[in-house]
Amino acid sequence: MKSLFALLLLLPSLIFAQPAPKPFGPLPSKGQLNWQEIGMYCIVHWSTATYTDKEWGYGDEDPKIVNPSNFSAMQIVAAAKAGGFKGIIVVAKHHDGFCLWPTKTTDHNISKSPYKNGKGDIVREYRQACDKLGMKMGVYCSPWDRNSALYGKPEYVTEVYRKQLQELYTNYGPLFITWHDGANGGDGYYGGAREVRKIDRSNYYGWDTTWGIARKLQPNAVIFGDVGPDVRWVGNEEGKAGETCWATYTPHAPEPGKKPGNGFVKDAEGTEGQRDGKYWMPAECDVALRPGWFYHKRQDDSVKTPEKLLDLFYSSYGRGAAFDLGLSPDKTGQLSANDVASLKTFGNIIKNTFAKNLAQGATITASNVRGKNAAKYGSKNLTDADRYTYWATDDNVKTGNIVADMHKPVTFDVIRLRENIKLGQRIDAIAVDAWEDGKWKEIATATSIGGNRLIKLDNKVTAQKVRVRVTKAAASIALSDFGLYKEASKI
Ligand code: FUL
Repeated sequence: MKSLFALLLLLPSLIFAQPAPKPFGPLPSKGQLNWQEIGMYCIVHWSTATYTDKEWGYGDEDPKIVNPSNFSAMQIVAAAKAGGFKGIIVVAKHHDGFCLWPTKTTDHNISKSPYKNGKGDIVREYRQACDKLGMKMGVYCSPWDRNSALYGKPEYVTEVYRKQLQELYTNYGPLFITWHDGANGGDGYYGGAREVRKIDRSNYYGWDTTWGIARKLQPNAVIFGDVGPDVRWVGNEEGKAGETCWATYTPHAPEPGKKPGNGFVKDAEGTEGQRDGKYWMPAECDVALRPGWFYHKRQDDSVKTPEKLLDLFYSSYGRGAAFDLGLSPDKTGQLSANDVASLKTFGNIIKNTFAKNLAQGATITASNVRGKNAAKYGSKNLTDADRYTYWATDDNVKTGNIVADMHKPVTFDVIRLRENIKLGQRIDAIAVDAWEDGKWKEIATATSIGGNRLIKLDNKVTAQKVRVRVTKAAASIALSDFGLYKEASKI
């Protein structure tokens, strides 16, 4: 009898149990979710250009010049890790065509340099360092090859470039990203021809087939390029995503009627993406720690400061994009002292800033909870540090608010919001208020929340109660994360 009564009580909730909200718009793949969680990584340029003091090797360099006295993948990867970065992308071949691994596709590679008497394999050393230090690894193999005599002919793509990718994907995984550059075609050595070679950027590389190699051999890696297909270029090398930055994007060719390709897109559109973009293709911001991508002694005093890195962190990672910081080991094969110091201080600042969510333990009330099911969709999910548990509203409820009462005044200047992006990017705009002198005072607004949104306030705010208002959304709310932090000072 008792159990019948209990069942009767449960009945309405069983009948009316709210299923999870329907996903909205394009959705991230498993690789894209993983990439979003990684969020910050470094790209390491070191090749013949390090020794010729150039940014782009011409392709005629003698491999013998690559002769580091003290190459240490451990030193480089450890410095990236101390900076708070979660992985590195190894530039395994830059435009000079010099391969840092002993490839079968060309003699223009590390085995022809004196390094380890021709037995060296720089990519392998990075792999081992990443494994030891718990860092993720990706590769960059430049499509443009200024050394190859075949560059510009179909055989370059089928016999050289794709085979190089195959070697890298087969022997150096697991990879979280494979990076495809947009600089494509121009003058070069090309096996002695020393001429200008232009390619059809939309079609030459047969991108669908080329990407297919990654899909097969590294199914969890995202593919980066101007046209994605998984992660897009943000359109500048200054570390700046748009203040509004959508994860959704449709690449367009600069000439009407043509097919977009890497190096052949309307770059500027990558900065914000588009609300109605056809694909889930979030942005990556690549920006170098020094003025150049390669090491130049004259730039030793122009290493970006920890404060500058912090700005870049907010304008890239903080806008839902990835922060991809360029590192440039010197001729010895290590990062120089200034670079290491800047990374470390920056890393300490972000580690200490995000060590404590000041909203943890707050009582959070919500204007609406999906199906009144607080256990599943309640606001407690906002502070559990899980990106995929979330506060959700009923289907027709696209605006609403949460009020967090911290039980005592807290002082903060960083606000973090995240959506459960497994359900798409749903929120267009929010506003944040602090309870001050007996009334709500708006302290911030933001657009395009997505997988990660950090709002850095100009001044610190002290308040016991904070309110987040979702002011515009394209679908019911599915917010997974709310955090308040105080930016740590430089130690
Ligand atoms: C650019 C290249 O041309 C630069 O040399 C560098 O590799 C940068 C990360 O991408 O497009």
